[in-house]
Amino acid sequence: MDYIKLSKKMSHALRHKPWEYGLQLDENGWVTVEALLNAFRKDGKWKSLSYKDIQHVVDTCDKKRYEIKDEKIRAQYGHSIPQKIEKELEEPPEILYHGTARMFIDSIKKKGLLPRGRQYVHLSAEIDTAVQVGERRDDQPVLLKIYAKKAYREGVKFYKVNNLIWLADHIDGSYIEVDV
Ligand code: HQG
Repeated sequence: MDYIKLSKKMSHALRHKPWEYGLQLDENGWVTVEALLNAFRKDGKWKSLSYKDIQHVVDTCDKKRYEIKDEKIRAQYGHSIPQKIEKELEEPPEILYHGTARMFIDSIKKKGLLPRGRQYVHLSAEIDTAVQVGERRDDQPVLLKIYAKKAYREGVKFYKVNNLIWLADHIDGSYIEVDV
């Protein structure tokens, strides 16, 4: 079983294009594992896919991309579908981080952090994670320090995904320090 391929397919279905699989996510992004399995099995390549295979991807993903609860599954973050996935509001830690490419810095300074193709801005609780996120786009990524608690106190909403990842709607440039 190619678990990396399966994980990518799960991301595609649970974050980006559920309708291509005949799936409808609920307001928090859940579908039954059964529905996901049935949808994937329609493609001959995946006809012997099992619940255990899906569970394996969920359990071994170091980024905790997915979550299974009461026989339902969802992506924990990264959604781009038009229907906004509701996340739980929480008070963030003092500082969060965001890793990005050098070419975006001027625009981020002007406009702040925007969700771009996704529903939310993604922030990391740890420096290492943020750097890794930035390295997807630049071999010398820029680390941004976000004064999250200050922003929260001033009315900016934050949503906790898990210990590593936080979400926000928009982070104004005044809460961002560029670490150069
Ligand atoms: C940038 C992956 C110009 C932003 C990752 C980022 C993460 C701006 C890009 C998760 C901007 C959006 C999310 C502005 C933001 N002007 N550029 N005003 N505001 N940007 O992929 O945070 O592997 O949508 O800095 O590892 O990079 O898929 O967001 O570079 O955890 O599970 O616009 O997705 O996880 O890119 O990544 P993305 P991201 P997975």
